[in-house]
Amino acid sequence: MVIDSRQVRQEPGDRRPRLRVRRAFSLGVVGLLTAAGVLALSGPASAASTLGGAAAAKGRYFGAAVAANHLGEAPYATTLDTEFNAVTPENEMKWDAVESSRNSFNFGSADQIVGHAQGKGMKIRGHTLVWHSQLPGWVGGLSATELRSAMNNHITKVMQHYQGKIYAWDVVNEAFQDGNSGAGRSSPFQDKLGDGFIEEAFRTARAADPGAKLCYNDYNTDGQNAKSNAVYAMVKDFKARGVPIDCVGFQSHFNNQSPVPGDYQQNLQRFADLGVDVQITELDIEGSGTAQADNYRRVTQACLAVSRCTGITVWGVTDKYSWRASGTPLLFDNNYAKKPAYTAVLTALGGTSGGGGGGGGGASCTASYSETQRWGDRFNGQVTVTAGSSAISDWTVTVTVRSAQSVSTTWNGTPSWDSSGKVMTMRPNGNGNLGAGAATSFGFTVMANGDWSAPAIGSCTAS
Ligand code: 9MR
Repeated sequence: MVIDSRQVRQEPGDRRPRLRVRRAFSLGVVGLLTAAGVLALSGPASAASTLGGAAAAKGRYFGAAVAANHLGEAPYATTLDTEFNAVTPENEMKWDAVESSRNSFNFGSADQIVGHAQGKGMKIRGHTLVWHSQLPGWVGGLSATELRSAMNNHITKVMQHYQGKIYAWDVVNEAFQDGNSGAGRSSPFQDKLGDGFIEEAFRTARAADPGAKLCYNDYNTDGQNAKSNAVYAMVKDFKARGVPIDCVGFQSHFNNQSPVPGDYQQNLQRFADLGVDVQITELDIEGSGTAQADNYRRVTQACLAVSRCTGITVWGVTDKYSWRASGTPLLFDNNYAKKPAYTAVLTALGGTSGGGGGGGGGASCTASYSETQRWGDRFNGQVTVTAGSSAISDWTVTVTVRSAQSVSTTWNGTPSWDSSGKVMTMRPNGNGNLGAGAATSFGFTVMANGDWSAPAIGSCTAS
């Protein structure tokens, strides 16, 4: 059994799922299964055996850049869902992806990632609104006046589409030159609107979604140097003048030519001291074995040592799909096996690797919820049941609806009910056999009766 607090939607004070578990114990059901040796029980401790769980225990998130077109690959989705509790769309929210022609928006692929992440209770980093790269040609052809209006329209439309769903946006990305100039990088925005485009973008962003954290994100700013000094001066100025900015992202793409700087932690700290959060946003470190693991450990420890470092995102799930795959810079190899760097990060986060990897884990599963449709009086819910690292032949998930609500229909499962009629225990209906990491789902219709809250999904039990 895996209890993952991310996946159990429970109101503070709503103790129903826990009561149900106690009831099951008193009925001896769990005891019997355990005696038969078919149930792997791992309580909250199991959370600390994943990157996301261990980071959460330290008040942080651990995310990965994700590509929508890989979500259908079972080990990709399983690794993502098991290990990470945050995502960043790697390319799907960029200007060329969402607004390739002026004021005509296409959110298809980005929505896929957002929907997936929301179903799993993951945080979402929005990447990125204003960037010189992956910019459709029409933007470069605009006059200054038109460009300003197109930039503000882009920020507003994209942020409003995702309003309430994004934890932090990279509002402006990579706006400074490399090297010693400390000046803005040439781009349509810089060249036509001048330095002020950054401030304008942040002000527009705050108005578009006041609930999202607004970040400036860049590379080669990971240690103290002319470029990071220029960003530092900008953030200091913004804070002094009340220009909205909440966070600074440090991409942290490292290799032999660009190693983890000796003052990495101090650099994060000096930005945090300006009154912004700091985040490691695109971490990858080329290499292998112990050397790579040591670097990953240092980066993780640096984030943990800075109280305003709110999370780490690695730039991909697996080496196989890394933007620089030949440098094998990530935590899972081409076959999704955990690398020494994985263990180094997990250990640095205070987690322990038990059970993972291969074989020994016993039957387990996770359950995650998403609302799939809504009408004037009712909504459909879907629970996805995913087997852990071993195949399973049976599973059980509880769904607890609110007191005003009732379940009118179910499909793809065999339900049974407690006496209150509010706690449904769902078992398979021909879909109990799942290979390691494989998933199935069941669904149900909830009559809302005025309460549109999501049901509480209890832990998933497998045998
Ligand atoms: O990983 C991204 C790759 O798939 C794209 O082809 C590339 C296009 O510019 O962008 C990569 O992501 C970049 C990120 O958006 C901004 N920082 C640098 C990243 C690596 O190039």
